[in-house]
Amino acid sequence: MWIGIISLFPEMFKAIIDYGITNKGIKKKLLTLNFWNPRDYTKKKYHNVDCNIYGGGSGVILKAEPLIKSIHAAQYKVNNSAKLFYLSPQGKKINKSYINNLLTYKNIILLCGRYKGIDERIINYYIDEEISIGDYILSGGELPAMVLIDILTRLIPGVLNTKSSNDTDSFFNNGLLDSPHYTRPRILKNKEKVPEILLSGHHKKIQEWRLQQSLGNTWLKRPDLFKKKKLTKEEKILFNEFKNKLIKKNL
Ligand code: 4FD
Repeated sequence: MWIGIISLFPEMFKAIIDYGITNKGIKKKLLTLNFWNPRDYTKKKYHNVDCNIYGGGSGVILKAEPLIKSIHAAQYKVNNSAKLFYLSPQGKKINKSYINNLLTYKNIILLCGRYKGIDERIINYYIDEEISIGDYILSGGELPAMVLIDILTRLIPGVLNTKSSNDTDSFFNNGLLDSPHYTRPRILKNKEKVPEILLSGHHKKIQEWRLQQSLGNTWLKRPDLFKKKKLTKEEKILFNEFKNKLIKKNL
């Protein structure tokens, strides 16, 4: 996947370029990030990238021309084939199916706004889709862009070594939260034990326990998700057992 990024602060992306899974994806050439800074497309450097808004009021927005030049430069790199996205609190909120749709594009450009945003005409005439990572305001589109890139990278085939590592994670395990995990030592602080079943080597029983914990966890921590989930007969049995064990424990 090729991602063009239009940002006034490309240095911020060091956070994903230099570390972790995104770093690995770039090294494996499964992910390419290229940057364009609207600041480089202003006449008087450092004086022309933002401006106060017509009609009055506080705050500035990014001016149209440097953004248009950046968009053209980025598109030129991929023969004008990229889909152009604008990260904004007013965008369509991303979810699992939206992400899977994004994953089908070979080339995308992410435009990161700053201050109060960008000239509306850019949105009207250049942006293909306006997207949001959630209902909160951040100081720029850079963090949302990085969130998006991290999400996408983990789903690009070949980036994660274990094929199944991401499909058992929360939300990908058919709409349930993940089950708890434990590692050495077996006993912590002389009393906190690892659940016996996990040390048994009984693969089938462990799988069942994990599904039961996923169901119980989702019910306790995310009742909204649990309500949406249609349970199979086996899952209903496991869930009822979870509730009964919980009641017994609390008596
Ligand atoms: N929730 C998000 C995206 C960007 C952002 C900005 C208008 C502010 C949150 C356009 C106002 C962009 C999000 C930059 N904050 N801040 O996805």
